[in-house]
Amino acid sequence: MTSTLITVAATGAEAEKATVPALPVTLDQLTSQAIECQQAGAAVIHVHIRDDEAKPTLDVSRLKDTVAALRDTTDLIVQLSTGGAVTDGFDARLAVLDAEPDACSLTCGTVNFGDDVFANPWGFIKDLYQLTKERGVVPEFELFDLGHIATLQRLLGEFGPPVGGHVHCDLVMGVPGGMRGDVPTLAAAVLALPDGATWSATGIGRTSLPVMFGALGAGGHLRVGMEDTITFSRGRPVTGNPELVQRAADLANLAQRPPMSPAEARAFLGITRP
Ligand code: KMH
Ligand code: ZN
Repeated sequence: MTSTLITVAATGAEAEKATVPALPVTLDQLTSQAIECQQAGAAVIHVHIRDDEAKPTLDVSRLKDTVAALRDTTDLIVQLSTGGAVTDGFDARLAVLDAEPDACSLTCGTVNFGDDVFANPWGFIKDLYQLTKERGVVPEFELFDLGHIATLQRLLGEFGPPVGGHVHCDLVMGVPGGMRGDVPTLAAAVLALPDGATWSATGIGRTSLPVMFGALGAGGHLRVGMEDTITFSRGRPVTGNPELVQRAADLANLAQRPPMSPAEARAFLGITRP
């Protein structure tokens, strides 16, 4: 049985610091939680950053500082979000790669996102994919809905394999407007993935645990973090990302699929940037 890749999505663009005090929004808060997440078993950090008012930003110089700080303080694979917030424009989302991360997210289609729309038209998807190849950044294909898998198949068919040669997907389940976060939907999505692809899964909010148990049982990998889950158990707010990583690592160990180290994860994902 393979080991388990654990990704921590530490901050996201949606939760508000005022209502979620444990959310890491400054560089110090992010790096100190990242260090503990690595100790608990994370190998990848999926990063959204905030400005001085704790609002989401795609400011490139701030992103560069964040990449450098995470590299200085941890061995984690730094995966920058190119999804940003629903209000971010396509040019700003492409410019995220100017910060030279190890990896980036690449969402394979538009999805209703609560009352908003997370826009990912084909033209943007293919521009971003080609840019990942030019810049040597390994993409992780974010799939919020089953139809996104058809677009992933089209992308690979028209433009070939990604940097590193390996296709790794992340099923983001339980977003209001996206695919459900349950085991039947997980099984349907996994069956539709391209041959040879590996996958992680995350369930938003209360779908976190069913998706995590389903993913471990089906040979998948795990994403957890305060981007996706701010309640640890009924009525008990998350105290920080490390406890979410620790719970995922404990379950992975119980499943006899221990967490991958960052070095193992680099080899697994085809990331050659040291
Ligand atoms: N914040 C969401 C609108 C990604 O990071 O690539 C999009 C998102 C996806 O979080
Ligand atoms: Zn994200």
